[in-house]
Amino acid sequence: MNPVMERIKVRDPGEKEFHQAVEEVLYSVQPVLDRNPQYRQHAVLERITEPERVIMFRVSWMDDQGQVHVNRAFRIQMNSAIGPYKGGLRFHPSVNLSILKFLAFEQVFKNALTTLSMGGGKGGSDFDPKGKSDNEVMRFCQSFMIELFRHIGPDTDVPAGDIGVGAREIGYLFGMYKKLSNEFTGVLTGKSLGWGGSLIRPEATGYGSVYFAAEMLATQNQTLEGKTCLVSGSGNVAQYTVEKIIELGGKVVTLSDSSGYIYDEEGIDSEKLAHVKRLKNIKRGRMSEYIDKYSEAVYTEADTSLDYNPLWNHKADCAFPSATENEINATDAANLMKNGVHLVCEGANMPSTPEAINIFLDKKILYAPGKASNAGGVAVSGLEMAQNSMRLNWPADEVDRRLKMIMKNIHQTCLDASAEYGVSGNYMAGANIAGFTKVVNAMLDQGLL
Ligand code: NDP
Ligand code: 2IT
Repeated sequence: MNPVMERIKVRDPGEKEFHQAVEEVLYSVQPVLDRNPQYRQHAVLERITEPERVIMFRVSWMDDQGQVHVNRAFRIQMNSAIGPYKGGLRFHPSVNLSILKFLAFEQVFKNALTTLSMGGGKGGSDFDPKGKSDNEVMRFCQSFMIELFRHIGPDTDVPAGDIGVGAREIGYLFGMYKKLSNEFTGVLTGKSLGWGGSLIRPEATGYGSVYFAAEMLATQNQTLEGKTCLVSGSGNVAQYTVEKIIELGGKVVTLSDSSGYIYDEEGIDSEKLAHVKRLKNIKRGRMSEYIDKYSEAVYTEADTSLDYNPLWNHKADCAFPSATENEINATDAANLMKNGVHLVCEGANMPSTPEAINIFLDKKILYAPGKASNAGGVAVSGLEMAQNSMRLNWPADEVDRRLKMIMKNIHQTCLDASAEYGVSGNYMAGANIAGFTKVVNAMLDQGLL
C-alpha cells in the first residue's frame, strides 16, 4: 500500500468513505508522481489529503412542540489552492466526518476540472429534513448559520446545496447570513432567481451529466436517441437528468428514493416527470405514490437483506446513478453488464464501489466518474458567483451554452490526460490526473503552506 494511504488509515481508522475516495485518486496519479519527482519532495500527497481546516459545531434547535434537539454539523475546508472553498451542504442522518471529507476531497478535483477559480469544500449535518415542517427546517438552518457564518464569505468559502439542501434551505441559510453579516453578497449558490440565483443552476447537475454522456457516446458515433436509461434517485440531480434524456430522445424507465424504486416500462415522459417534480419538490412525498397515478409502473420496496439493488437489473443501454454513494456494488455492476448497459454516467458522488468500477474498466464500457460528469452543478454555481460579482444576470440560453461548453471541455480534458499517461479512454484516470495536476501545480507555485 502507498505509505501515504497507510498513514491516513492509521490516523483516521474509521473514515472508510474518505479512504475509498483517496485510494482511487492516489492509485490514478502514481504515474504523474513518477514523472514529476518534485511532487514527492514537496509532499503533495500528504498535503492534498489533509483538510486545510475542519470546523465541527453543535446545532441546537426547537421543534414545533417546543422540544429542543441537538445535531452535529461540519464544514470541511479542504483545499484553497485555486480559489475560495466551494462545495455543497448535505443534511442527512448518515452525515459524518468521513462522508464529508470524501465529498470535500472529490470536490477539489471536480472544481479544478471546471476551469473556474474554485477550491474545494463540503459541509452539512446529520439533521434529517424529512418529515419536518417548514418552520422546523427554518429554525434548524438559522441555528446552523449562526455558527457557520463566521467561517464563510464570498471570497472565503461559498456553500451550496447537496442531498437534503435545496432552494428552501438555501433561502433560510442566506437570510440568516445576511442578517448576521449585514451584507448582501453571493456567499451561497443555488439561490432563488428573484434574489441573486442563476438561471439553469437547478438544472445544471442533471443536464451536465447528460451532456457528458452525449459526449462519450459521440466518440463512438452514437447518440442518446432511442436509448433505454436507468436513473436512480428522484431529487434534484435525477429529475433534470431525466428531463434532458427525454429531450435528447432517450427513454428513462426507473427512478428511486431511499424507500424503493419504480420501473415504468413505457418510459417516464414529460408529463410523468412533471408529476414526479410536484410529488417530490412540493408535496415532499415518496416515489411509492407514483403508481397511484401511473398503474402501468411497478414499485419495488427497498430490501436491505439483498446484496444487490434490483433497480440495476433491468434491460437497458445506459445507467445514470444519481442518488448517493456506493449505490452500485460489484453484483449490481455485473447485472448492468449482463443487461446490456454500455454507458455508466455518475450524477451522484462516488456511487460506484471500487469493485464495480473495476468491472466497468475491465469491460471497457463508457464509464464517467462523478467528479467529471456531475461537475455541471458546481460549474454553474461558479457562473452564479461570476454573475453576483458583476451584479448582472445572464439569460438561460447563455448559462446553458457555457454549461455545455464546460462539460465538453471536461470530457476532452479527461480523454487527453488519459492518453498522455497511456490509459486512453479511462475517464476515471483522466479526471484524477487532470484535476490533481492543476491543484498541485498551484500549491507549488504558492509555496509551502
Ligand atoms: P436530493 O436531496 O435532491 O435527492 C437525493 C435523492 O437520493 C433522493 O431521491 C433520496 O431519497 C435519494 N437518497 C439519498 N440518500 C440515499 C440513501 N442513503 N439511499 C438511497 N437513496 C438515497 O439530492 P441531489 O439530487 O442534490 O443529490 C444526489 C446526488 O448527487 C448526491 O450524491 C449528491 O452529492 C450528488 N450531487 C449533487 C449536486 C447538486 O448540484 N445538487 C452536484 C453534484 C453531485 P430520499 O428522498 O428517500 O432521501
Ligand atoms: O457535489 C457537488 O458538486 C454539489 N453538491 C454542488 C456544489 C456547489 O457548490 O454547487
